[in-house]
Amino acid sequence: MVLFLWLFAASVLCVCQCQELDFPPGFQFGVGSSSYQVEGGWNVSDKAESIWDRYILENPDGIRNRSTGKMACNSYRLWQRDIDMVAEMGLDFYRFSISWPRILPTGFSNRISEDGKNYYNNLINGLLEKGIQPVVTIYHWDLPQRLQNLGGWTNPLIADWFVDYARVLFTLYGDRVKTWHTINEPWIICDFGYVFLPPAISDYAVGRLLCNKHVLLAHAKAWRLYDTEFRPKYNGQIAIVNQLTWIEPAGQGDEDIAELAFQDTIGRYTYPIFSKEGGWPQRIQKIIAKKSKEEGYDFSRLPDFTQEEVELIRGTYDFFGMNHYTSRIVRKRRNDETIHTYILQGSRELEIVFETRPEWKNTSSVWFKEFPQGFRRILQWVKRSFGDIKIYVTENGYASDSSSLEDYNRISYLRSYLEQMLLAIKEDGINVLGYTVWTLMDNFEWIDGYHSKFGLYYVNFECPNRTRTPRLSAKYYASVAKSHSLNIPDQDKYIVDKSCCIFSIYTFIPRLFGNGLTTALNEAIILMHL
Ligand code: PNW
Repeated sequence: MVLFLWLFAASVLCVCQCQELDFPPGFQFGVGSSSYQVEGGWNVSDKAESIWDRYILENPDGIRNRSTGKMACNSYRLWQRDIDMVAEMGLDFYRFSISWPRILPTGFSNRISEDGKNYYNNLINGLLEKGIQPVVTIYHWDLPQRLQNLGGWTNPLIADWFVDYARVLFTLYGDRVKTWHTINEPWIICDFGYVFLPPAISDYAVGRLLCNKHVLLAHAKAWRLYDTEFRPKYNGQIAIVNQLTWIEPAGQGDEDIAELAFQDTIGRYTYPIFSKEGGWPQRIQKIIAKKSKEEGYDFSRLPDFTQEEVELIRGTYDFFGMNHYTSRIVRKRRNDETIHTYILQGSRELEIVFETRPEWKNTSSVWFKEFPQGFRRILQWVKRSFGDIKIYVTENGYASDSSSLEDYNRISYLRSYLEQMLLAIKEDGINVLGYTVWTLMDNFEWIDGYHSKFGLYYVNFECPNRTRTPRLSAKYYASVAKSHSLNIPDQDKYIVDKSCCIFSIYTFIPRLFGNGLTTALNEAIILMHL
């Protein structure tokens, strides 16, 4: 009798726990990549040079092991295999980007490349034939070098050049592509492109902030073009994609600078679009205006928006696209302390320093430590800042320096981050509609070359045909997508360290039934797991 009751209670708990781990109906799973990181074919046919092609040519030592993206994963030739991989995992969508200099060899819309056009047509049609939605990023960092020579993102005319390019894409592919991302991570494009990433123009003070204004205008004009001319025909959705890092106070008294740090890293690229009033985050605007004056400028280094521009940019979104990887703690700069300009080390403008906590696990990327709770907290920040908005997680994934196919660390990262996202959805009522693993396969990880591997699929870069092999994480993710749940069959296959099960059960069950009643049963179930 006692045994029967125990079994009954355990199965009730299990049903509840299993449902708690289910994703909402309609939730979508996908995987991502970007043109320069996977395509190769850097000079085939009439493709023109991008700022990454040029940087690699002129600064071979700027990239780890002097690697290049000339061949990368050779997706320019192997796109059919890429489609098969997404299909093997049974995913809903594939996020990839289009190379501007491949489609428009002059940089302008006066000439469309036949080969470039066909390449993306084949990719899009191939995906649709397998029931996979193409999600297309219009710009993921590979600017035509010719436009760079004309000032790139610091030239205000780029907003119109970008719109012309976007019009070409909407016209060519809008009948089949229903989700568009205008620009990937403008923060990286400007705040690092005007420091050390291509075009690697050293102009932190002014160039970086001109770029900031113009990426917003380019995005907004492209959104408005889609909204007025293409949405009525094609009924798709379009938004910008930002990189969001969770930042928390290092200690008591640092709360205010934590919010300021958000306004500087994320706010300059989101407030003008997503806030009710539009325009720059006001505190940042004041700080930069004051500093500019002290530095002897006749203008604020953060360029003003006209009222017309504020209105042009405000509200240009159909959802909030967010990439999330890591977290930081923030404190004020100590006297005589230098703030390093490498990614996520601090803000020279605000004189604040970012650090990580020692208990956060390392990955193979210097900027990237693991802190899953930061994911839920940054999702809460988005809701607090911009209200109940539709969110797509457009990138999240794990960097490793190992080629191993048994990538338990990646699985553990994905599971714990997905769990935090699920808590945000179920407990905090945050409207996350889709999730994208970065990345489909190991690829050219920018200045880190091929050292950091983010792939669900391993790519053999020694081999001319760039053989792709699924890692265990690909099978894990396929199983999550298929089960539409974190409660998947054969869980044990994916876990080396079983202590994570305790974490999982302890987070869900006590919240369901209260601690008292379930403690004994929890422990029994944990023992069964072990
Ligand atoms: C993104 N950070 O970059 C890019 O969109 C991808 O192309 C890239 O491969 C991927 O993330 C992994 O690096 C990031 O400092 C660069 O938090 C820096 C950060 C996050 C994302």
